[in-house]
Amino acid sequence: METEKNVQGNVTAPCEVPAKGSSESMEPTIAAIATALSPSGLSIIRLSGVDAVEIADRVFCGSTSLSEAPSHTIHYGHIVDREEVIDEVMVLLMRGPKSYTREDTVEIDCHGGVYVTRRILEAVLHAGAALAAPGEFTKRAFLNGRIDLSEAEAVIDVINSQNDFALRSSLSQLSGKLSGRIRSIRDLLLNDMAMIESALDDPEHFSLEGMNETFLSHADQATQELKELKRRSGQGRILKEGIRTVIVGKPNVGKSSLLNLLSGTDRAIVTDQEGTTRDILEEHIRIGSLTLNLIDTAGIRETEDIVEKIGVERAKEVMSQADLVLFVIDISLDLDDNDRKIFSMISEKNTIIILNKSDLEHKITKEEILQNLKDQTNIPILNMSARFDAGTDELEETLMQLFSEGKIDYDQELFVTNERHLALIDEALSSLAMVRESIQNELPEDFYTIDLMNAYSALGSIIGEAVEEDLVNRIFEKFCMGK
Ligand SMILES: Nc1nc2c(ncn2[C@@H]2O[C@H](COP(=O)(O)OP(=O)(O)OP(=O)(O)O)[C@@H](O)[C@H]2O)c(=O)[nH]1
Ligand SMILES: [Mg+2]
Repeated sequence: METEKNVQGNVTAPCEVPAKGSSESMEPTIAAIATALSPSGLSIIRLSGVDAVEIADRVFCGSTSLSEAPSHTIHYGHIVDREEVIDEVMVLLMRGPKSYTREDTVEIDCHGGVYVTRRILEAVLHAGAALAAPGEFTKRAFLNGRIDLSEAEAVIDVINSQNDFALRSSLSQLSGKLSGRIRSIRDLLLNDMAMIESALDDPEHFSLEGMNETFLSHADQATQELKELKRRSGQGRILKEGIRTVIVGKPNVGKSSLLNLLSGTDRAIVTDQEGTTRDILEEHIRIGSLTLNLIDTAGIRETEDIVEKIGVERAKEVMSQADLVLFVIDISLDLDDNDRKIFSMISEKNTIIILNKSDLEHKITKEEILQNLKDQTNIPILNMSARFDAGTDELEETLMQLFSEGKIDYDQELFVTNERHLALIDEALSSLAMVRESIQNELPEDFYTIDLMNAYSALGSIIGEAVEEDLVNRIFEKFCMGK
């Protein structure tokens, strides 16, 4: 804004304020702060609705009136509320339908102080705007047909993206990739449903003779495509949320020390007492290009201590949901029953064994570990010292080997990571399985059109066709204010 200081706005003379509520519209014009409420360079207050320009004009004093200005222009001036100048601003004017919501939209760029931002919001509310509900701007974009539901949900994901992958995958969904895929599957089913319905209505002119093969192959094609979307979703979740990594081991082996080392913090309490960690502790860390959602747990052992016992149970539970288990063993002690118990809980597909405290005298050999692993011989075994920072490079290499196979082409691939979408894909899949079964059992067409319809409408719910209003509301409530 500093560069614009030579432009003079009409500050001293209070602006003429037109009367409120001149519009007949049912939907109120909404306003909200669109940026985070913390001190920053700039903040944005956004307005959308039929009266957006008029309301902005009531608080904006510049050399031109916004109502007379052409769309997609930027204007320098001041925000004045009840004759008091609040801030020097730039105002962006976008008339519908060429705007995010397809409605007339005004964005006020002001200085990024929390107080000043709030004051400007207050001014526009006072001038006639209603405070927007979370997600209401995007909801309007959806209701006005600018984006479909899966694209709207991608907006939430873009905002919440924690890493590059998550961002790119959300952007790909936002660009309509998922919708395109779902639409083409629906088209396939719709054609078949239409044929069946026509034949049932008018059997004289439409015959389904020999069509069963086609219907079956379409159901199979749809099933295959949906299964492929599902198959990739697990990988997508890992890339989006991070690898759910649980550190387990008996007490005092150095689990919390490992968490602290890898996260570069002193988050976890480390003592030489057994049973120090009682509860689950979580840190997000980056290793190379991977994000790990690292979880420290209570040492697993037989215990009578009630608090510790709960901690141990929780450790077992998170272990069962983990993408990766880091099983820590103290190399300076002989293996005991507590270690052995954990050996029986791990699996080959997602475990790395860490022989910690390798700076001390070694009491355990890799051979001994292998004996306990029985046939799970592919589990990597690494020496580390969490206390003296040794072995992290090797751990990083191992992780990269385990998780970077199948390099992902973000632009080509589509990852369904939204739980709602996955549940609907499952629903469609089970309806399609019933279609297949009916056709194979040579049941009449009217018997399975209902299942085809179910699959069709489950897929429709992903992109927001034929969804009930409460479902739409529930989705948009997840948004933040101003979006
Ligand atoms: N010499 C040596 N000591 C270590 C190493 N890692 C951890 N320790 C020590 O081992 C003790 C236990 O460490 P913690 O990280 O608290 O162990 P823990 O597994 O989280 O223990 P619980 O929370 O009780 O289950 C502390 O005194 C640490 O300083 C290591 O690599 N070498
Ligand atoms: Mg601990």
